[in-house]
Amino acid sequence: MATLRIDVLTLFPELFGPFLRTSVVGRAVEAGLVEVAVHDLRDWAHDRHRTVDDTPYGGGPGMVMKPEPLVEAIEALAGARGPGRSAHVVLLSPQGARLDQAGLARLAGRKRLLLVCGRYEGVDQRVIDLGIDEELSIGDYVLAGGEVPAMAVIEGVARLEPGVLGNPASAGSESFQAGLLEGPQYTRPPVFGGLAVPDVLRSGDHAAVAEWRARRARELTRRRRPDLLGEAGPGSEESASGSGEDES
Ligand code: 4HQ
Repeated sequence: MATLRIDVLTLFPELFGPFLRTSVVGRAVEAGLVEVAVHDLRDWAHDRHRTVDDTPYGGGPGMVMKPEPLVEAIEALAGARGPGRSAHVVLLSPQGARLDQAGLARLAGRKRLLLVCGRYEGVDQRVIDLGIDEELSIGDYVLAGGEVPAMAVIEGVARLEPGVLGNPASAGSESFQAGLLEGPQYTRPPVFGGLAVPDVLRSGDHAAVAEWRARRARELTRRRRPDLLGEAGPGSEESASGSGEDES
């Protein structure tokens, strides 16, 4: 059993408690398939007031995370940047490359990760230059800190670890429908709000069900996320009816 070890560096370690004890992540941690240690950045502050931020050079609003506590914490937890480093160090930031399922699979294949959570307007650039191996973004929107993105990474990698969902060793992102949106799903009752479950799903014909699901997944992906199919999105072609979302 190859345990994935994840260290988290944050100003708000208390955010991670219930998250790490609940559901898929909680079971992965409980089973020892993923090991998570959360560290308070203020433990590396230099002064009595445990200061971790300062005003930005050049002026402007807000505060910037000062470099000394961050770089010392990163080096204490992962070693100095370079080949001898014990963990892959990731900064969660809107400036990072966009995280996707392939990115999660790559992170899940590491022995050890250090997830660095910024707050305020971000971190001094020298922290990135000296201590960060990779910057990752969970999407093009602005949050107040890197903690929610770090939780997204933890949950995303945990469910890929062999044994967590009953993954044999290489299921998950390599599976048959990977890279497509999942089509519609139904459970009982057979009619709800006047809407019936499609007959094929109640037919007991497993091949027909698989075929129907694959077709619906392809159709939904083509309409909503043509980029996932390597196709151009709406707006790249002139059309009287717009996005194509409602076309047959
Ligand atoms: N933030 N993906 C600003 C994000 C973010 C994102 C994290 C807000 C860092 C300083 N991180 N702090 N989107 O919005 O990763």
